Amino acid sequence: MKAKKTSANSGATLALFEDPPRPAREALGTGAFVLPGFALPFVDELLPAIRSVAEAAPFRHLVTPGGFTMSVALTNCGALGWTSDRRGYRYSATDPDSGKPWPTMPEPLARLAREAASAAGFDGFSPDACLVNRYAPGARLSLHQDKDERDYGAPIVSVSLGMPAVFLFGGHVRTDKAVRVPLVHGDVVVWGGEDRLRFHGVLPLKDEPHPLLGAVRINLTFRKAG
Ligand code: MD3
Ligand code: FE
Repeated sequence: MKAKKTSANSGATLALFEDPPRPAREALGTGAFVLPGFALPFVDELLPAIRSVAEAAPFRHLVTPGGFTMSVALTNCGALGWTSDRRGYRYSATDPDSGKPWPTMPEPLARLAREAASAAGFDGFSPDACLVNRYAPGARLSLHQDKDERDYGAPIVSVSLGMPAVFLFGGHVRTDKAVRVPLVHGDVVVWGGEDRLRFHGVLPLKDEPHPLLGAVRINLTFRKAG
């Protein structure tokens, strides 16, 4: 009796220091959903898979058509990869640095993308491109739209790993006020329907090293590009 009471009390005391529980699915718009922690059960398979992609197609800092070097480093896997240079943005079947096809999309990545899309109400998602963004402290992504894909009917699935970030979820015009969405290791966001073409970006990353990845944030975005 006494022991039981003590353990119930200590549980209640500890609960004061815990983060409030997060819902399984949080709507940002009619077609945009945060799935907190959805990728956590996949992490052990994702990290070695990402490492092998980066070995075959190393991270690089692309130059924009305007001549700016991006602070975010990028590589790709899948049939198509996104690239940029002074001539423009485009998807290509080969890595311009090596002339070789992009690494195949590892099965655990493809499975995570399909299951997350399905959990957000987009069944049958079959991405042909996975952009892998790598952020160091201070790296940012200014407001933009993802418009280089052929079919805006398919959603985009985004997976956050490592250091936390503040995501900016804007409107359909660049000057629309953007909502700030904190994203942590394991969070997945799915964007489709009328939210697919919203402006979005990432605030400069703080230096808050992650226990598993160190001072790095990795973001995977899965797309149907071709
Ligand atoms: C909202 N990456 O690679 S993913 C990108 O965290 C990109 O690295 C960010 O934006 C990152 O293009 C954010 C989230 C994302 C992707 C596509 C969207 C958000 C979106 C399309 C419409 C609205
Ligand atoms: Fe984007």
